[in-house]
Amino acid sequence: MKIGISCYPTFGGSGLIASELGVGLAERGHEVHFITYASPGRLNIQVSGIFFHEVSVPDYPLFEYPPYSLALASKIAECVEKHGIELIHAHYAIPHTASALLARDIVGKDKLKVVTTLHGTDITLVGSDPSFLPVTKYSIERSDAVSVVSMFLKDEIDRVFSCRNDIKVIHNFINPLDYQCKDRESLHAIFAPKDEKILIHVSNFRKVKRIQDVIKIFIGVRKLMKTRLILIGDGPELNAAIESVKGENAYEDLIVLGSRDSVEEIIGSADLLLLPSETESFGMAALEAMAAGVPPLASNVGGLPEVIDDGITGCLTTVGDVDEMIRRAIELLSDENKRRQMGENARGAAFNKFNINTALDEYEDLYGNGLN
Ligand code: GMT
Repeated sequence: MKIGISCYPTFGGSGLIASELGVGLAERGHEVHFITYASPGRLNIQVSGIFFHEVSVPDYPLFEYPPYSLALASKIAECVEKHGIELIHAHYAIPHTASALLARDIVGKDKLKVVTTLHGTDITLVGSDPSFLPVTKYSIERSDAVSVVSMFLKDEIDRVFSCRNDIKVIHNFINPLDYQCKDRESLHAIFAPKDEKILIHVSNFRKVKRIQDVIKIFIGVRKLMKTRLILIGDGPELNAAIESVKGENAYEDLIVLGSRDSVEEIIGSADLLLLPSETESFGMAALEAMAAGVPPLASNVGGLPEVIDDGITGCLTTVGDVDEMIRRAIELLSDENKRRQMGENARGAAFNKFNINTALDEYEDLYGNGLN
């Protein structure tokens, strides 16, 4: 098929999934066209069958808010005409699905199918905000097929939008080939030269991630054992997090790495991943850690229980219960055999339950048989 993919090309999980999906589809012989304002950070453009079309929004004094959604719709319509794209897969409803639907109106309904994957805050926060709710509901109902990344998100859509269409759950996935993590020991020694334990947090540093809980856990654990904290990613809460660590005189044990194209090896060098989020429709960082053999310690919210089996492949704790999180972290970090076993279980679950090949089959089925 000739497939268009529209997504946020940032370092978030939805952009990552869209990129990996596109590459996987291209490897299966499809022609995949990414249509976004920048090439996704983790997109491997060396794969044959991958194309990238940049959406640019002209600057004009009248535009206080440059209309990206309209520029995207125009670009999709143009790509359909020029390259014969048959289907556009929109990741994150706002604005990608709305733009795709407009493009479908432009080129004709018989020429383009619109498939939407909902990722999380496009439903739980942004999409259900009154300023976007009608457009989100319309986007879901008018798509030719809709998928969500967890059962939790499907239930949320039923609760908030009561949409009439069929919604398929296709869990997020990893490619086992990306998680060989051969450098674990040497990287661990670089990040922890005094044989400290390594905690890691990977996110876009927004309020929903509860970064201050990450810091509190780090400080709490560090009181009892030599510990360092690695932060990967960037976002509005990062500076405050760094300041808090300085305030606790723990700055020497903080490693801030910013946004990175590839995180697999670095995550694999850690002992424990922290994800104490307020909500998480799936929790891609937890899955990435699991694939790297690192147990995640996460909140028991949203889709996280679908990813983590508490006590087997990681730890689930009540949101905001930092004392409990510190207790669970110390318990695991003090017992290397148990930690390693949990990491192995996590890796097995990631490779088997969340394998890219299963997800590719499910998406191909959605494109072929799942259309309304
Ligand atoms: O919705 C967001 O916060 C952004 C989005 C993203 O682009 O990373 O994250 C959501 O989608 C990810 C990929 O499906 C999920 O792993 C995240 O759990 C989800 N974030 C939230 O639900 C907060």
